[in-house]
Amino acid sequence: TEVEQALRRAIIADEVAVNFQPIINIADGALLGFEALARWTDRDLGFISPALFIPLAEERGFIDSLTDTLLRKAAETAKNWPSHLFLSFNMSSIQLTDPATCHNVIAILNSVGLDPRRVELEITETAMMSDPEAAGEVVNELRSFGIRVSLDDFGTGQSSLGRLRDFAFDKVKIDRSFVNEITVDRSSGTIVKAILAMCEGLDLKVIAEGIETPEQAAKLLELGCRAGQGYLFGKAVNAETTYTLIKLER
Ligand code: G
Ligand code: G
Ligand code: MN
Ligand code: NA
Repeated sequence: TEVEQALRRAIIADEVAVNFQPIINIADGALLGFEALARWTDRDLGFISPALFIPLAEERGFIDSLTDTLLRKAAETAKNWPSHLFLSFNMSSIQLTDPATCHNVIAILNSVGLDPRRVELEITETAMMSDPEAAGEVVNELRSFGIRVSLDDFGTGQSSLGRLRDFAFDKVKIDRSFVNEITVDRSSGTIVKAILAMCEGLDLKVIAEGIETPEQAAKLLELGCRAGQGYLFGKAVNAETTYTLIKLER
């Protein structure tokens, strides 16, 4: 297809960029880290969402080279941040079941010089479903190097609770659909409260995604959720702007 040709060209020409969305302490606005998000604007086709081109790259077999490039770029930026800030990076479903993934990730972090203990990898339940056993091994191997693993879009997949029981995650990212409704729909608030209680019992950290209003932030704080991200605090910005945001903090 046209998009596929354009993506191949963009990867070769190194035109797929990484932007970074701030993850903050909801209580005081302090920066905790950034989530890397792939960004691509084709000169003819315009902006194309990673929700479209990441699956395309997976289907066409070039997700590995694309991810290696994106992780390297993200790590090079993160290396310049103060060492208490972490980098969160989305893993594609295919990589999650590839036994070579951990080796590749560690090789990239080592060559850039970014401590694996400053890195979190986000994975989705759907990704784990295809081959849970292989995925579990990849997760454990990554964690043995000090990389943290977070379960992304929590609450939207299937048998979420089973995943938490069977796999060793460090963190859960509450899907933005719950945050969206938290101030208008009582059941969303109840669900978020239950997720927070459960995660505390399981020793899992929590990040709330998609916070767009001060009311949502206040409600999350009231429920005891301290970490979050969303348009209220900022959209994904380029590498230079992350340095500016960090400077402004001090
Ligand atoms: O931020 P946004 O709308 O751009 O992202 C859309 C989707 O694409 C989200 O599900 C996000 O996790 C995913 N995504 C963004 N960047 C990357 C990336 O670098 N790798 C992978 N695998 N997924 C990404
Ligand atoms: O699947 P994942 O959670 O990785 O996707 C992150 C996606 O969510 C990205 O597309 C990012 O741009 C988007 N996003 C981040 N903050 C907000 C927000 O406050 N509202 C909405 N609607 N989307 C957001
Ligand atoms: Mn994510
Ligand atoms: Na998410």
